[in-house]
Amino acid sequence: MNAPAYVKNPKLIAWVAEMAALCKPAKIHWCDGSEEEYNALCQQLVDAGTFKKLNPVKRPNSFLACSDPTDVARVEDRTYICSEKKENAGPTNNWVAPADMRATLQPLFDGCMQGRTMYVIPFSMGPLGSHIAHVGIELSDSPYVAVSQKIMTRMGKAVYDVIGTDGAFVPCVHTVGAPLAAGQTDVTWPCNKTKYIVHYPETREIWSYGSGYGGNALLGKKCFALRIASNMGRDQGWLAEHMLILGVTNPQGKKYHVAAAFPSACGKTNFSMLVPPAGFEGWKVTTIGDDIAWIKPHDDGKLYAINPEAGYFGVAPGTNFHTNPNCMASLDKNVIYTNVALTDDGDVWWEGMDKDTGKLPDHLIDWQGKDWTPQIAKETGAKAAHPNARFTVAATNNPALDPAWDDPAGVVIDAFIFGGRRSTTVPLVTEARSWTEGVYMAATMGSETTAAAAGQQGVVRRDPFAMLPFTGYNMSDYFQHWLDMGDKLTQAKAKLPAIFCVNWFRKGEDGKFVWPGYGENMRVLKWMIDRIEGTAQGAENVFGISPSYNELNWTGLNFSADQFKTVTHVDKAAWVEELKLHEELFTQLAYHLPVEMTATKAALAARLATA
Ligand code: SAT
Ligand code: MN
Repeated sequence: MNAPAYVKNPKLIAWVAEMAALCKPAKIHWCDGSEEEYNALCQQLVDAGTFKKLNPVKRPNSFLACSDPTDVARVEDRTYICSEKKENAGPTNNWVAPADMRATLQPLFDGCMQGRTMYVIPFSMGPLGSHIAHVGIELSDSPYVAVSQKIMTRMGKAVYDVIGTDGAFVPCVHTVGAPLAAGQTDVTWPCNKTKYIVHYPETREIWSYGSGYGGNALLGKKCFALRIASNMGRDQGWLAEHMLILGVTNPQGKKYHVAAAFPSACGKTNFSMLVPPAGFEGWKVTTIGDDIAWIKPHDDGKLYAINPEAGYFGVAPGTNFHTNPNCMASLDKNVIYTNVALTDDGDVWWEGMDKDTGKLPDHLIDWQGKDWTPQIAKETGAKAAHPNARFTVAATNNPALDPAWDDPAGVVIDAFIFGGRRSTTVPLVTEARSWTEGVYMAATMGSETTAAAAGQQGVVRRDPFAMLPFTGYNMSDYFQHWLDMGDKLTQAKAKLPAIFCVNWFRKGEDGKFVWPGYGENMRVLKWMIDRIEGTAQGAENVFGISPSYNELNWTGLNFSADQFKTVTHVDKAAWVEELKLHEELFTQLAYHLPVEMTATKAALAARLATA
C-alpha cells in the first residue's frame, strides 16, 4: 500500500492516501511502467476474461477487449466543466457549481473501488521534461486503463523525477463505478449506468465515474490534454488543440509542419499518416501526432508544437490498406483492440477490411460475442465491429513516424488546417486572407456528427475548431485567445502560420463523395505549400482563396475540371443560408464574442451580396 521510495512528493502521497480512504480499494498498485508490469497486467486481463489473446503468429502480443454494449463512446451529455462561474464554462459546456458537483460525487466515489485494485498511474503528456509537457497522475480501478496508458502516454516511474518533491501534477481520479462485494464474481467489462466526466478547471482536477471506455477513462487524452490543458494554455499563453501534426518534406529536402483540426473520427489518423500518391515521387509525409497538439510561442515569434500523446487510439472500421497503409502496418503487433470482431483463426476484423481482400469472412464473432456471417449481416444489418471500435497502439509502431516526434523542443508550425465534414457548401480548400479570417473559418466550422460520441449521427452541428466537446472554458473566450495569439505573433514580427479550411466530404448529386480523399489529399497539401512559398496564386472567392484547377498536380489521378468544380464551387444561395447558421452560432456565443467575428461575418455578407 505504501508509496515506493522513489515517490518523493508529500502532496502526491497524501492525495493518494486521501483518495484511497474515499474509494476504499482492496489494494493499491503503484505502476512503474515496466514491460514486465505491462505483460503481467495483460495476462491478468486475459485471466479475467476482459482480454482475449490474439493469434501470436498473426498478431503477436496483441489483445482484444469487448466492452459492455452500453459503454462504447465518449458521453458528452455526462461531461461537465465545473468552473466557479457558469459564464466561464460557457454555453457549449455542461456546468454545475464545483461545490454542488463535489457533493454529488462524494457519495458515488465513497467505496467505489471496493474489492478492486487502485492503480496509481504516473504519466507525462509530451516528452519527459519538455518545457511544453505537463504531467499527471491517474488513479484508476481499471487494469485496462493502466495498460492503455502505458501505450498512450509516457507512463512510468521516471515521471516522479519530473515531479520531484514539490512539482505540479494534474490529479485524475477514475473509477468504473462497480465495487465488488466479498465473493462477488466480476464481469468482463465493469461499468455503471450512471456516468460523470468532471473537470474542475480552476483546481485542474479530473474526476471520472462509471465508464471504462476511451476518452471517458484514459484521462490524459481529451480530459487533460484538451479540456484542462485549454485552460492552462489560456492562462499561460499557449494552445491546446484537437489537431494532428504532420511533417511534409519536398523532393529538395525542405520540410514543413502542419497542424490540422478535424472532428473526432473524420480521418485525422489517416491524414497524419498520408502516403503521397503517384505524381508525388520524392515527397514524404511523416507523423508527429494524430489527435492532439500542444503549441507554444517562443521568443523568436514562432509556434512550437508537440504531440502530448505517445500512442494512437484510432477508429478501426474503415481503416485498410487503401485508406491508411501506414496505419495497417502499425497494427501488426503489440496492439490492444477494443470492440472489433474476432476471426475463426484468432485474428481481428472490422468493416472496411473487405476492401483489401475483396471478400467478407465466412464467419466471425462480433464485438458483442455473437456469431456473425455475411448472411446475418445482410438480414439484420449487424456490424461485426462497433462503428467506434478502436485500436490502441504505440506511436513507435508507425513506419511513417517523424524523427522529431519525441523532440522536447517541438516542431515549428507553418500552417493550420481546419476541416469540417460537410456534404455541401464548404469548398475542398480555401486559404484565409488573414489570421482573423482564419479564426472565423475555424470558429464557424460545421460537421455532420460521427460515431466517436454517443448520440444521433449525421446531423450537422457547429464544431468550432473541432473543439466543441473539448474546450474547457467559454468558447468565445477561446476565440479571443486565438485572436490574441495572432496579435502576439504579429508584435513579435513573425510570419504567422497560414490558415486553411478544407472539406474532403462534399457529395455529388448521386450522394457519393466526389473527392477521392486519403492519399490524394496530398494534392491539396502541396498547393498549400505552394501558397506558403508564394508560387501558387490561387483565385479569390467570397470565402477566401482557393486553387484554380491547373494549380493542382493531377499526375496519376483522373479528376476532371468539372469534378473539381463540384468540390470547389461556392454556391451563393447555399452561403446565404450558411451565414444564417453562423448568425445562430454567434447568438448562442454572444457573451464575450470578439467583435472581429461579427465584423468578419459582415464583410463576408457584403462580398456575397455583390458576388
Ligand atoms: O475521446 S476518444 O478518444 O474516446 C474518441 C475521440 O473523440 O476521438
Ligand atoms: Mn480526437
